[in-house]
Amino acid sequence: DLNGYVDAKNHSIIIGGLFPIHSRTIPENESSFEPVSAQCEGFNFRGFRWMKTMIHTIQEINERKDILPQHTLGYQIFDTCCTVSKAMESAVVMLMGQEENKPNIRNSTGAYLLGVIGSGGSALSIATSRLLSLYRLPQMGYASTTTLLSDDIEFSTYFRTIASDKIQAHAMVKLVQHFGWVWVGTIASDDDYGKYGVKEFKANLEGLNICIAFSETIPKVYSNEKMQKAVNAIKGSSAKVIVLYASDLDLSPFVLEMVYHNITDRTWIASEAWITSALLAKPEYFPYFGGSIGFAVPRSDIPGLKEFLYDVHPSKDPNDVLTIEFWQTAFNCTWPNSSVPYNLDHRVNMTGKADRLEATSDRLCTGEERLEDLKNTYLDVSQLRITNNVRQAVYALAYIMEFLSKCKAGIPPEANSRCSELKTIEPWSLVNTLHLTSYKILDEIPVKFKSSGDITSGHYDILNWQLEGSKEVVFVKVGEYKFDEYKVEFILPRNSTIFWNTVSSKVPHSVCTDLCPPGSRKVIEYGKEICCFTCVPCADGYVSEKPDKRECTKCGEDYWSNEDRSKCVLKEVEFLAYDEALGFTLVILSILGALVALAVTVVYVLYRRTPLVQANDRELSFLIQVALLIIMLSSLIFIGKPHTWSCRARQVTLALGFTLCLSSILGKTISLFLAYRISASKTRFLSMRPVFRKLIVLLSVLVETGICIAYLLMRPPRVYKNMESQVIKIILECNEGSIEFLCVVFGVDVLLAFLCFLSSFVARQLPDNYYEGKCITFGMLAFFIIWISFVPAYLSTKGKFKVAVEIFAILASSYGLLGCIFAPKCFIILLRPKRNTAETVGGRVPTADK
Ligand code: TCR
Repeated sequence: DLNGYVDAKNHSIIIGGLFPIHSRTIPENESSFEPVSAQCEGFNFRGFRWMKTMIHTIQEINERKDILPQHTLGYQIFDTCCTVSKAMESAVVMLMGQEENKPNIRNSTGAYLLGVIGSGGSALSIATSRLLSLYRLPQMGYASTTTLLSDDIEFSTYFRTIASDKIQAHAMVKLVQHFGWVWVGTIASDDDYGKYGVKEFKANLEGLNICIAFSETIPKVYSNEKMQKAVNAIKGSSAKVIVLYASDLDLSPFVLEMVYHNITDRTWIASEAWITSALLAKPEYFPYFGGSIGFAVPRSDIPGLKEFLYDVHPSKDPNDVLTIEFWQTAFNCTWPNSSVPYNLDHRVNMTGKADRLEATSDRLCTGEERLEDLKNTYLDVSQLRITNNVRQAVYALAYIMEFLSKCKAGIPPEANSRCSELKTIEPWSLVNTLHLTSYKILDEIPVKFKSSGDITSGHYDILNWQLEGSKEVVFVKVGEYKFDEYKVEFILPRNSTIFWNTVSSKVPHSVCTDLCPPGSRKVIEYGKEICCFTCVPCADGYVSEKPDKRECTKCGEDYWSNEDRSKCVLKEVEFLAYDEALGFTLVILSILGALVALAVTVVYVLYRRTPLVQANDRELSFLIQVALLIIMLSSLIFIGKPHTWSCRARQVTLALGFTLCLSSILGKTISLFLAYRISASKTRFLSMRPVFRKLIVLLSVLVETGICIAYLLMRPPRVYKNMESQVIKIILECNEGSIEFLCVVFGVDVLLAFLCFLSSFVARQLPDNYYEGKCITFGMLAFFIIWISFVPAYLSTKGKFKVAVEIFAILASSYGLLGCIFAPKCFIILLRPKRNTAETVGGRVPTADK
């Protein structure tokens, strides 16, 4: 026996209807062999309301004079019990026109079944559509959303007034993106709705760097093992945001499981089928499911529906078992003398055992119960969403019939309509015409179907579960998702208040691994999800300035990474500065040296007439002092920030200073050497004239000057930023331009020094009073020792110390010369003036000329 409502007599057109008035069928008794129609249980108030809405709409259309005036619509509505077989059975009965489920028995009522509304869930619609499409009977769905039904070859006669899950899945992805969640879990009901919905959702994630933490299904028929798998996945994952794609009837056991395991702190992204479910939106579930956010079909008001829904009473028709069952369930009583069993539950409970409780309430219904006192889903007209789709569906069929009947009457309703081909109102002509025009119920937005059977445009409300006064869960609209053929629009105003069921009451944070902080980069392990990675600090000289970087970027030439590798900072510039301790000391030393040299000159000038000063060429002594002064001061050019001019000046001044100094010394030692040779051979011929000595100096200086000019003109030294020797510093130094030239420049000096040494060494034994030869030999030795030890010291130091070593060598060698050559003389001049007499100057030495 099929539960349902039939009003087919006295009507020319019948519209079929399939509604989930019960939630399930009662499992069959094992002992029954004969085919019997399954019994249903679990009265579904929402489905009952939908069904009532269909009847209401048909009545409304029949009353209207503008649609189908020549026809009246009848209906034939069956309960699908949310079960495929039951839905199929109903569809067969509808097609065959028989009362019982015995095939091939015709019962002609004379009415014509032109279309069918419905089948609730997707699985049922798919099944019935396969059957109805055999007869090309149009079927208008109001709640089936699976993407499969968009196929216009397989389900060519299926249309629907609800958007496909393709759009919802896209909207969900937008939502996930909007809140920056990258690690989400999915739970689907084990049917076409859940599985294809999640599949579409995943397909939309492609390329968005959002990962699926887990993907589980809720079994249709309770199985503890399968349920535990899902529960464990949720418990064990760091994903705090979970997409739950299922219809509310399938969800109840899952919800109980969540409560049992006390799984809180999750944010559920609800699919359209449960976001407005009164079954789940109860305050006792709020700690677990509060803050859920999801998409709902827009709500609307249906004029007159409320009154129609209230106009229900079991006493009106003793055969109306559905109304009696409604009354019994709603008021928790038993209707007297009725065969309707009360409150059966054959469901398998959470322990896995079937517990069949056949609790019949002893209280009898009086019929005086007041619907006004009842708070019941059936009577709640504040959330007419799918209900409105039912109404749209009935209207869509009615309008297309109207269209065809106008064609039949020879009044084409539209200019280019294919009226000539459509002369009769047949189910198949309905199918062919449905997507050609659009329909508008009074002043609502017109509905239009694509050839796939989907509506072309519409919108979703984005709802959020919030608690109102701790007693009631309310669905607060926080945004909207609009779509039409060309574009989609995701609107979620910033100021909309969303309740988040998190510890902090802030937007949940759903990531596999936290973003890598600046200064590190993420390394995704091969074969793992891109959302799970490890953070590796950047290498020296590389930085990542923003979080979540996959690569560190190399710092520019003059830059280096800071301590935490989050920024490139200018490299420290290094040079020997005046104001640092080392530089300062060297400056002091060089100025002191210059002062000493000057002091010696002053002493020489003051005592210029004394034999000692006059002995062995006074002018050359002056030149040596001047040269030493120059050398001492030239070391100042080495200190401080190198500039092009200072780079050029320093080597040249130094080289010229040394040339002057050494050539003057050579001038002296040559005379000493010659004097020695001469005294040895006892001839005085070869005595050197003072002019020649000065000529040597002039010549050397000229040659050196020439070389220096060539050096400066051809390959001049320049400032060089040395970045190779030390990574974190830029060493500002002078590049010598050409090492060869430098060698030649200083080679002259080395040559001079060598000659000086040789000649003085030979003449060192010369017993002149002031031990000129010995002193110079000694000075030259010191000079060589200093410059030879300079080489390894210079090569093994880096940066500014290199320059310091060089200055040190310069100062030391000039101090050495100054000390060795002039210190003994000054000692005699100032402290032993007695020795500074003509006699002691000795006759063998060529004394002061003139
Ligand atoms: N599509 C679901 C069933 C369904 C539903 C609902 C059931 C939808 N919305 C609301 C009850 C209440 C969306 C399906 O199976 O396609």
